[in-house]
Amino acid sequence: MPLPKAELHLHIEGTLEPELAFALAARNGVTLPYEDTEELRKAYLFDDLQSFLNLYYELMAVLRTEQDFADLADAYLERAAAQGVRHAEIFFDPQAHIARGVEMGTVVDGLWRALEHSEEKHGVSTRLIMCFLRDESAESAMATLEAAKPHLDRITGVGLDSAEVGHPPVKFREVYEAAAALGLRRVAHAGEEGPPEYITEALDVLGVERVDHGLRCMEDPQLVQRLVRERVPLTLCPLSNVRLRAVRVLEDHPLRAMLDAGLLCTVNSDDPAYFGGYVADNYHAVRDALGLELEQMRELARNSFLASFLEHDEERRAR
Ligand code: ES4
Ligand code: ZN
Repeated sequence: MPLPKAELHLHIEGTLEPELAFALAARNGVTLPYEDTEELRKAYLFDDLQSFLNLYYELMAVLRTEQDFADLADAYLERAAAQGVRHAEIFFDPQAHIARGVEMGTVVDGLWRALEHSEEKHGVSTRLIMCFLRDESAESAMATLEAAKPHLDRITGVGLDSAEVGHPPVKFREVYEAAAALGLRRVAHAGEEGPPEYITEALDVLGVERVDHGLRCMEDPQLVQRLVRERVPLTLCPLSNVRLRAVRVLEDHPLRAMLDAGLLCTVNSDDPAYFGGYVADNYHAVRDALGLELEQMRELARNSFLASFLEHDEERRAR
């Protein structure tokens, strides 16, 4: 039995497996620039975040209808349940779809078709977190927040993702202020490829409650102290860090040092279809590479519920 856990850093578009990509391409009459799943899999060798994002955005072309988003989410939830996931806080990238002519309502209603049955069907409770693409303008992010207003009963929070370097959190100050005023929870990717200063800015300027990745905090001991003191959760994604070359090999991953420093670390899968594993695969990979004890594995699983947006009574039930 895998450890019961929550997954807090998961891009639903990053769960698009090659087989589903080709099935949806056929269903929608979309032509992919790859012969078959085997040739596509060969493209899954990345130099950095941007080289991954290029493929990630390219493959989204197959996602067109509500049913496509429902099928994508249902396939993820089934796999997640098999990996011990009891609760999933799921990112989606509306701008990447709106830019292709797929409306916000299609995306949210489609995802919801799967999410609304997830507890009974898979035993997985869910939340949706809408991400802004940080390499797009703040105006575009604000328009996206506006387009989300009819759907806010189904959206728990906002996040910030895509190409990090050169797009500091401060660019989205007003958008996050508006999101907070709407009662939305706030998270942001920071310190994945970007410097530790972006983590500080995400906390101080955007008011985030959780930092996605946060890996590069380890370059700044003062920042580590602060994250420990304020109990700021970090959503680490070890296999992602290796595939996108944030760390050279898993044996070099700072997770053990981060736990030893007292940081509130969680382990997540990020874009599991692309990075070679779902969340339990990430747990097992770091256990094997870093020699983590069962007590540390339990700490990671416990942290995942503590860091979630579940209310206290829900959290107890999910564990
Ligand atoms: C992402 Cl690994 C990662 N980093 C930033 N943005 C993303 N979007 C999807 N996966
Ligand atoms: Zn991510």
